[in-house]
Amino acid sequence: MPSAPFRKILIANRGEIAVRVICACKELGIQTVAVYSEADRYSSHVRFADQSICIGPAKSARSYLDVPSIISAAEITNVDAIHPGYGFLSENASFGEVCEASGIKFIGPRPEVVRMMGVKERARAFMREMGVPVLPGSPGVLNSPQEALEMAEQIGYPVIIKASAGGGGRGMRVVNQASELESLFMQAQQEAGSAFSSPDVYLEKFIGAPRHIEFQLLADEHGNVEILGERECSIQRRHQKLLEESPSPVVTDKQRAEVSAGLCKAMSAAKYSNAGTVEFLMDETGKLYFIEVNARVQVEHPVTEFVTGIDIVKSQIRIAQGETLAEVLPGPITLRGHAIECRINAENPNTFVPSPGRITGFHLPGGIGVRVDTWAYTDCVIPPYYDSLVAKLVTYGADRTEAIRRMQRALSMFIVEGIHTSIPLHQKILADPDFQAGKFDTNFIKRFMPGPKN
Ligand code: MV4
Repeated sequence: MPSAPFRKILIANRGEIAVRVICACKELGIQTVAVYSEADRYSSHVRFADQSICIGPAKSARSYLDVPSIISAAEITNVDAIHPGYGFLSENASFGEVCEASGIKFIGPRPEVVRMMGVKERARAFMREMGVPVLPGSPGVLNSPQEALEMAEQIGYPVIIKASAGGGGRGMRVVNQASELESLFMQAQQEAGSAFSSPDVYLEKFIGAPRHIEFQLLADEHGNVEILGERECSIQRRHQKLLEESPSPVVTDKQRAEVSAGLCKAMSAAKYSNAGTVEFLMDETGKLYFIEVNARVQVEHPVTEFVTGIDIVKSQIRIAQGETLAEVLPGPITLRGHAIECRINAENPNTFVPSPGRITGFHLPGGIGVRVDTWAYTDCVIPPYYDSLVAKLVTYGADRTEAIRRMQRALSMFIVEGIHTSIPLHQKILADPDFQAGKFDTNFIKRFMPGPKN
């Protein structure tokens, strides 16, 4: 049953994504409540929201991850819904349940769906049953090193052991030969247990030089699903993406259509709703294999917004109000042109060491086909407590070549003084002939790293 439109939304996040959600609310005529930690008192999301509430000290565990503080803020301000952004509580199924129990709409998939997608080997088994290609691997959780050994012999080395509750690369071990398996299995279990409070692990064929390609989807609460093309996210370092683009330079129209059809069917059967991303690895032969689902809006959503013309965050809010995709979307999804995003981080571009501190000079590029999502401003202070994302610079062009040239000129007009940023690194990536030719995989960034190449 469609609920009434929201009057007021609380944004349970900080930084550029909090500002991004406020933009969507303003355009929809919805009031906003910002929450902030003591370190973010002067952050622009606080300034742009209609109301704001301090929810605790700088440390995330006592502010942006503190469910009672956030729910109290939501009750005091009488909001209809909470937008979780990405990270923090965005994929915490229990938080979704608490929102529901408090009569507040959680803007995201239903808690049981978030929970299922968070158990990686279950999501994998589900996709396989639905006919979406997955890598050869264990049918479920591995109960012993012996079981892992049998599986690995069957699949052939190398294999990778992954934490069932994992993410961000933690709890993963690559196994090249049988002699290493038992000890790496125990290590993976150990790490999974301490990092995710579940020691469950599973096993897959290991792809050594994959491309990371993810499909964006929107699903309403009435069983309708639309796929908004894919993003190429292979340019990353230690599981932190640096540059993303849409479409992928290597996904063909036929392949996109096939994967999209499979995902529509699978995500509808899963009763998935709201925005989501389905991650794939592409092997050296160009085949795509499902790896996991991200049940949230992602950092890199703007590249998809540029090539589809669809506002993903407004769509999330309208879907959560009960609207159908037919109402939310302007018509059939079409992909046009090419978009690139560079993540501008406060970090040393050579060593990747974080570089928090005061921004003493700040000038944003603009002009045709340029978008900047940021929370920063002249004289703001980048706190050391959170991730180092300062801004997302996104360019759009008629084709990939134009998007690249536009990014190069926009980077040359982006001035950040007082801290180090990743701008010089992006300039090196964009000038690389292999990058320009679209020839790269997840190992690409190693060529720009000092010291041991890992
Ligand atoms: C893999 C893989 C190779 N083979 N799975 C890393 C994070 C997690 N989301 C999945 N990851 C990987 N899974 C198989 N079977 C290589 C990675 C991987 C990776 C994946 C995407 C982007 C960057 C990466 C960097 C290192 C390893």
